[in-house]
Amino acid sequence: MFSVERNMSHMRNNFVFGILLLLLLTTSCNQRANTYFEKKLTFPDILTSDQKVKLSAYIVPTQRQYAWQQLELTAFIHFGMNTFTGKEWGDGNEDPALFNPTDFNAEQWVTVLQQAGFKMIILTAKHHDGFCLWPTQTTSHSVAASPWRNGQGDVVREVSEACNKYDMKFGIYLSPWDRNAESYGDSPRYNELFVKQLTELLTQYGAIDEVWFDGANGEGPNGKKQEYNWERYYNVIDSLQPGAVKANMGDDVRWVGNENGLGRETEWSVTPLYPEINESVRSENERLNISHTAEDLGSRELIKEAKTLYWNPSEVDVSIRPGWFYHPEEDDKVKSLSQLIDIYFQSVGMNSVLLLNVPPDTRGRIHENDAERLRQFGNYLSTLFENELLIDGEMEWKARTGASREYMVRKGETINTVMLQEDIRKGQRVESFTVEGWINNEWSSLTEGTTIGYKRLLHFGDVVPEKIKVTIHGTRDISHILKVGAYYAPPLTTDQK
Ligand code: FUL
Repeated sequence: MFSVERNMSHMRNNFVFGILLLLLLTTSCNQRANTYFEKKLTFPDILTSDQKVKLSAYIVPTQRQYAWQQLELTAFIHFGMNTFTGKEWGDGNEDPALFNPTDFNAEQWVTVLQQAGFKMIILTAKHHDGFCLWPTQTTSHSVAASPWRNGQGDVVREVSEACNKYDMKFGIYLSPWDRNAESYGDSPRYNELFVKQLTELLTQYGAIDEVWFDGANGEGPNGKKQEYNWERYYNVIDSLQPGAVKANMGDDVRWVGNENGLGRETEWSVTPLYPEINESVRSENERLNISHTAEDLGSRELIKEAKTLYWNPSEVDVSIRPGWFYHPEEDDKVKSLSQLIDIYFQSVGMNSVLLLNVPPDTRGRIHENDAERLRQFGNYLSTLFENELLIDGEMEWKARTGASREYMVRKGETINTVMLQEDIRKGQRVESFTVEGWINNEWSSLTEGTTIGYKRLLHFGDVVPEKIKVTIHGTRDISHILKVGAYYAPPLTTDQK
């Protein structure tokens, strides 16, 4: 694999690089079969708009980004000082004595989530209030100063060990905004502290699979101003945990832009959007008029204007309850099964990874209501997807614009859901597609969409077709269709809604 990121320094000469790209554009499909750009591609000035669009189809995920994408279901655990104060954002002055879970059980978190199909847990090792869930050397504001386990406890360790035991991936959320650290706002000093915290977490707890940097900051115009040294943080992660993806303010995984569990109908993993870690990124994002909340992050029009494109896929974070932290008054506000299923279709089903937050209570356990809802959610999804109703859905094919494939449906089966996947290791390419069903000796439209990417799921009314036909109407280059599936999603009973 040819990695532009790695080789760029040897190719400072724009002209030579341009010739190479032109060769790629003009050679036949077979010849260029192994030429991809991992994670990042900076265009030389000589390319036409159409050439840029075509090249965007050759940007692919790194191995760790691809492994992350395949997880599909990941869980956030917001647990910490706020669990005991009832707040969502602590001010950093909380007494560590308040942190005292009465029946802490990390294995319960892992088993509840695993049975529901979740593949990774990301723990808030430090939220904005600065209280550290591990006995850090960097501050006394940590579990070591709490009565829990007589000050000998370590939440990060217990969760990482439980994850190991059950083969669950483990990630950490470390809030850059810290309302307790005295050095916060004195940029070099705080950066030093932050790097130490990161280093502790990345060296003492085995494999870390995701590092989640929150961009939130509530300091306001007259508050403290901290210049984070993002590039240094990135280097620390890349050197200590090369298998970890860096999310949100990190540059491997992109925040979808809302906290409602809603992906985009048209979701491109290839985008010019990069986290605003310095002035040059800020001005480039501004020039292109893009931010995480923009509707269009990957259209042809945008690519034509862009100088650099990234593989920067979407992660949809949302809480199972109204708040991110546990509040007893929200025990009856756990999202319904039908809401969770909608969220699944709007995240995993829209080329994103779902990051569902499940906040443990003051015992240090996932509350019964959340556990029960997760059990229902897991059961529903496995029933839905274990029954493959196409005969040869795994057949891979290459689609030029206008190409279609037919798939036989198992005799007499009702379907109302289809799933499509591109082989994103060969780029994300499909721009529009339709799905038809052969019913009463004619093709009837079942559904249609724009992007596919890693996975696209679509619902439609119950039908009993003999076969279905997938047609690719628009693609940025020959697209690689990896799998098509058809399923029957059972209706929910009234009490499940
Ligand atoms: C936000 C934070 O301010 C919330 O408290 C929560 O951690 C959420 C996931 O990200 O930016």
